[in-house]
Amino acid sequence: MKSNIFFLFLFILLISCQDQKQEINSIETYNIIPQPVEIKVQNGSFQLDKDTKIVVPNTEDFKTSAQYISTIFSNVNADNIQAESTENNAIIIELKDFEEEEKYTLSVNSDRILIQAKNATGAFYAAQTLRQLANENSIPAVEITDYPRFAYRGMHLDVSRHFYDVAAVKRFIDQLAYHKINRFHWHLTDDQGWRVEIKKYPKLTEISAFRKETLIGHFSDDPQQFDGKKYGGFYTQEEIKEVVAYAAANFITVVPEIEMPGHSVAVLAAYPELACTEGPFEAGTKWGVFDDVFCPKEETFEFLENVLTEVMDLFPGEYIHIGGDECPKTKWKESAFCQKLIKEKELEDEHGLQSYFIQRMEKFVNSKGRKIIGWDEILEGGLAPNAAVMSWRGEEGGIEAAKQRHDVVMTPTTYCYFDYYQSPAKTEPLAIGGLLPLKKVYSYDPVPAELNAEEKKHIIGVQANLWTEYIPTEEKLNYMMFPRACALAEIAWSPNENKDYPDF
Ligand code: TNX
Repeated sequence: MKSNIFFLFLFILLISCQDQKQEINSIETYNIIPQPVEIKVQNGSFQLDKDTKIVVPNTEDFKTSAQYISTIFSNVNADNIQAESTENNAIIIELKDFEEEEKYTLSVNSDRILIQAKNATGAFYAAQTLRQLANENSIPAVEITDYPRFAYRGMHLDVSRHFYDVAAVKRFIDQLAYHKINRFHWHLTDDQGWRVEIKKYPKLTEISAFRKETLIGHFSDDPQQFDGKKYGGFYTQEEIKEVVAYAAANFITVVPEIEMPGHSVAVLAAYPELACTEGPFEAGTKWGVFDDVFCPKEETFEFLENVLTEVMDLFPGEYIHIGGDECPKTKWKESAFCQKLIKEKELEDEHGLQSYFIQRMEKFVNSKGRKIIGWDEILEGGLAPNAAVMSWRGEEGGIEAAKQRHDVVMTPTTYCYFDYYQSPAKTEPLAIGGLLPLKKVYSYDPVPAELNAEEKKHIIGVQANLWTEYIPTEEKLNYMMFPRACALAEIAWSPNENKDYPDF
């Protein structure tokens, strides 16, 4: 009898030990970039298997979220998506009317995963967090509350200096989504190549999309050397639509950039009548800034308006980027037409002409219900009334624009230029110059201290730029992008006061 009691006791002990076999988690268990606003450690884990259900409210939006979750976990069966609630072995998506648009909460215990969000955007970000948390089929128990610091979390890609095809661009978009970056600034035109099909102007893709050769090595090499190979490419309108839809499915808005009045010599190669001088012109074969730019003639405005009309049909986002950077005034100074126009319009000088140019384009874009965004040179000679500014030459342009109550995206070279070296140049593959280590990116706070509370609201976000003069392949693109894009994601999303570099 005694021994029976002993075995019973042992049995109970074993069972209770089994129960406590659940994992003990600590804050180190959760490796999520960008770091969520709040993480509460919980012990145990949820195990996904082929019977795991996804329970979802009966709305199209959330059904898409459920579908998405079923694709990220190969074990979860899309046939298991259902509307009836169950508390066991389920991923439950619930509608919750949060104040913040992109907010989600994620609660994981051994029975179920509960996602609460206001809309599919929040659910999508919860899914990204889940992806990062999962270790194969096991997800550690946790309570997360999360929402972004900035509405505009951007990554830029220059496809003019080097071209990236649709498949590569989609892979780039995948990386953005994984890091909760929600704007893809697509730099589609520059001196070295035009990359978007415009039906009205076929020569843009026949001529402007190609350059006769490309500089090898660094711009500053003496003598400069060229590869002697024709280079180029472009996206058809169908391909653009495909990318825009792909980005949208990843909750990313594409901001297309059509450069003007500078960085436009590739266009002049096909349409020399848009220049101030006769030409001929050719698409750039080396890097830098070119003196031949659009001439502010009626013909030029008509051309650009027609181009932007097609561009706006392709890109549904609020912002159209019209460049505005680095426009030398050399040709405008020498042009009798420009000098006459300056007098006629009572402009101060060529900078006034740049402002006139931008303001005209802004009026046109506004007339189609969209807004312009441009590099900080659009401040020259007076900012167009509704324009947003991308501050790249330091933060001054952004500060000035915010003081004038314009929306601003911070992207200063000092913290956001991912074409710069990541460590001392002699240890790195060829890059344009500069030095921007990971830690420096991470240290950036996009909201300048000298702005008052009202002005600070105009800093809508932050972006990093990938200029591709020295980035000819996708492999090198990824090398330059990471891990710095992880730091960008965190400064764009996570609260400033939670920042912790060693932890990151
Ligand atoms: C400046 S940033 C440029 C680009 C170059 C980049 C190289 C900006 C608005 N213009 O044309 O590619 O520097 O770092």
